[in-house]
Amino acid sequence: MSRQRHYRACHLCEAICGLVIETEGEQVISIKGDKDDPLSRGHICPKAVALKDIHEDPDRLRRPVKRVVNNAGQHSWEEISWEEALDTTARRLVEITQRDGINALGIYLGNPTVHNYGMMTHQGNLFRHLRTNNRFSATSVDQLPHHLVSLWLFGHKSLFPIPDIDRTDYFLMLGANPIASNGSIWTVPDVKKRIKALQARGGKLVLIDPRRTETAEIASEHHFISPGTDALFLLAVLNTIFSEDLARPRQLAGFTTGLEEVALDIAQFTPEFAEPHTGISAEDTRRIARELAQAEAAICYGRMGVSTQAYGALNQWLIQIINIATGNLDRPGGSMFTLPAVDQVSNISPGGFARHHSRVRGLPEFDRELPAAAMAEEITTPGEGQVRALFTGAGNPVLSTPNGRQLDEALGQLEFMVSLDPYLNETTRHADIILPPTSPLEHDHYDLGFHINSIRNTARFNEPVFTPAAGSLHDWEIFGELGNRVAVLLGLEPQPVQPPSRMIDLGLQSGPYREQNLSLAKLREHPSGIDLGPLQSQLPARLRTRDSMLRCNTPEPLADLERLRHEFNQPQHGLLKLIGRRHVRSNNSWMHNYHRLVKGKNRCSLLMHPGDMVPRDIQDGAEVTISSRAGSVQVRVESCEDVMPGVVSLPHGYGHNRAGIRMEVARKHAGVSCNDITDELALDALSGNAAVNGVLVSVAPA
Ligand SMILES: Nc1nc2c(c(=O)[nH]1)N[C@H]1C(S)=C(S)[C@@H](COP(=O)(O)OP(=O)(O)OC[C@H]3O[C@@H](n4cnc5c(=O)[nH]c(N)nc54)[C@H](O)[C@@H]3O)O[C@H]1N2
Ligand SMILES: Nc1nc2c(c(=O)[nH]1)N[C@H]1C(S)=C(S)[C@@H](COP(=O)(O)OP(=O)(O)OC[C@H]3O[C@@H](n4cnc5c(=O)[nH]c(N)nc54)[C@H](O)[C@@H]3O)O[C@H]1N2
Ligand code: SF4
Ligand SMILES: [Mo]
Repeated sequence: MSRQRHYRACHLCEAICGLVIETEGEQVISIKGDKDDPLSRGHICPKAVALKDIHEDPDRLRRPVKRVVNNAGQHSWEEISWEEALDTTARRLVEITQRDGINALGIYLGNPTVHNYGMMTHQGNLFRHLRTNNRFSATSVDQLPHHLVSLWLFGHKSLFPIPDIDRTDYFLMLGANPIASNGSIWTVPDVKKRIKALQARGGKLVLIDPRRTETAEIASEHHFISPGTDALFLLAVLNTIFSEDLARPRQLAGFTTGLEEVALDIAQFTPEFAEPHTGISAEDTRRIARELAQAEAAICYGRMGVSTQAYGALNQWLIQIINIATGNLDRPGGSMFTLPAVDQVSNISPGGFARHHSRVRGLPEFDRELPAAAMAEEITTPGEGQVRALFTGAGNPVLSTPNGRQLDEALGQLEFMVSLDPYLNETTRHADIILPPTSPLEHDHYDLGFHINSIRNTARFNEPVFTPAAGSLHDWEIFGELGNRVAVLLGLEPQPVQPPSRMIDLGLQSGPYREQNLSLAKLREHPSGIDLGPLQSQLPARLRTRDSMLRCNTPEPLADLERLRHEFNQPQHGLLKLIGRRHVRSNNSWMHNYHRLVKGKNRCSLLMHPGDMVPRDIQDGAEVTISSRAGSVQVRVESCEDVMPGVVSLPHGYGHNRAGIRMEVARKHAGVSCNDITDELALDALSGNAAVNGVLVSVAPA
């Protein structure tokens, strides 16, 4: 058999590294970084080898399965044909929604949806026939505040300002750990080299994080912050910028309004007000504000740690107001907008907010989705609009959403559940039918979701590495097949289903680079990708706001200041604050079934400062019970001076010890689920995003 070389993007995280994969027949022989990739330049991380492991995993489902229950009430799984699986699914979805109304259907789509362009392009084939209000996704345990702020300030949910790290002089980063995560809402492969280069040219990375993380290790400066208090710090920075007359919107001035009103509204939030709550001295805050404002080009950026907490939307809004007030938005070396080859900003709706609310708790929708934290109650609370049938795709909400234990139990009460997923896991074990798609290496690939967040404009298309196994279907084909079956049952005409690559070709040929004749054919000639250059200043043209103006006095976050004022004028509790943690060899809940990634020390441990252990009589390495309003788990504690006193850290995505899952390696490295103690009632009240960081907990010897 001859060896073949394939060019392929890694789809596991947002860094979208280019790979060279060597195969021999059906075997992957090697996976290496592609040095010719204009964005990733040869970089990879230890997870890249998982592409082989996923493909070869004996636990990965190859055929649809249905749950069968015997006379004794025990259930097992039986392989069925695609015909039966698709027909039954379509029939059950239509029966239940025709009987109980369309909102009896719930939909949850998880994170890998965005890493699999066929799922993005083709979900509408099914869901356009099933327009339920009960749509949920991983967005509301993640980046919802970013979308909302982009909608408010820039007029489109996908217009994200991207840190232009390669040209900046000063980088203020909050609640992100790119050395472990490889960057988020910031496609930045090889981030470590880029940080080192920033420092080598005399620049500075200042990191604000309650844990001295892998990123803190290489940052120029790291400051601990008490979880959930970032809004006070950001307000203090902005306050200093205004009160010391450092605001200078520079190139933005001609189309920016409302900064004066912001300055007035935040006048009370001084560095001295913030200090006792954040733990960052007023003096440091003032110095940071001055350094940032006086740098020729600077970035303020915050990610998970400031999004998935009680003030997520306010934080993200303050971050952008800082970028605008200092003239660093849309400036080389500041935070810039991309111009991707297939431009989602032109192709998809801008999004909307609070046009309807969840039935039980009245939480606001965003972009036609409700907060995932409301899913369990929508299933268990009787009444019109109760969710009776659920579709999950590429998601594991039992391990990923707050109070996952409650959701776990709620899923058992559904009348029908179908999961589009390659694994029988903590969530899909509740399904009646599981529809497994082809393996990632069996379908083509285009980063529809991540070229838009990238530090450079590039475009790349990959052919499948392997021919799909006989009798398998891609995710997009499953959506197409289900959509047409549902259409027929509803008396509509079935529609021909075009492959997603065709849609990309049309997008390329009508996109911003059409004059350079960009097309799928052209990308096929350049399998390592095409470089479309560094980010360019594009404002005000790129804005999608009314009159193309940047209006800074956004009413919603300004009104939210009252909540902050109220909370921090109350006496503070004596509880510990729980935060999460990511590791470069893991990825959310589904990277624990590959021996090469999980071997070695158990990573699902609780980090705790020794100063918090002594008064609780807790020894290093002991089993402890962590308890919150929502629940409790037992886990091993590790004494650690790298977490701030008063803070404990537990990674999410573990808890694989539940009955009936078929992930043999993960079961042996089960750990506990952090989301058994996060609280579905702890939200960013403004956006509805889950506050999985800063959860109030107590810890005691088990
Ligand atoms: N290896 C690996 N890579 C991943 C993932 C993974 O699971 N593993 N997941 C991917 C996904 S889905 C995402 S969204 C991204 C996330 O990407 P990042 O946001 O860069 O990654 P996190 O590790 O979640 O970083 C959040 C940081 O916030 C800190 N933090 C917690 N609470 C607070 C707070 O209140 N204030 C401040 N200032 N900081 C706080 C935490 O200590 C942590 O260091 O990573 C992606 N990449
Ligand atoms: N406490 C706490 N909770 C968190 C976080 C945290 O930091 N702390 N992080 C949050 C974040 S940022 C995120 S993004 C969410 C993630 O939440 P989810 O998206 O719900 O969970 P994942 O673990 O990403 O699960 C991915 C699922 O998709 C399946 N899958 C993988 N590839 C494919 C594919 O190509 N097609 C299909 N059909 N299925 C596929 C996997 O088998 C798995 O079941 O978790 C959130 N939850
Ligand atoms: S950083 Fe690692 S997981 Fe992320 S895309 Fe690159 S190789 Fe894949
Ligand atoms: Mo995420």
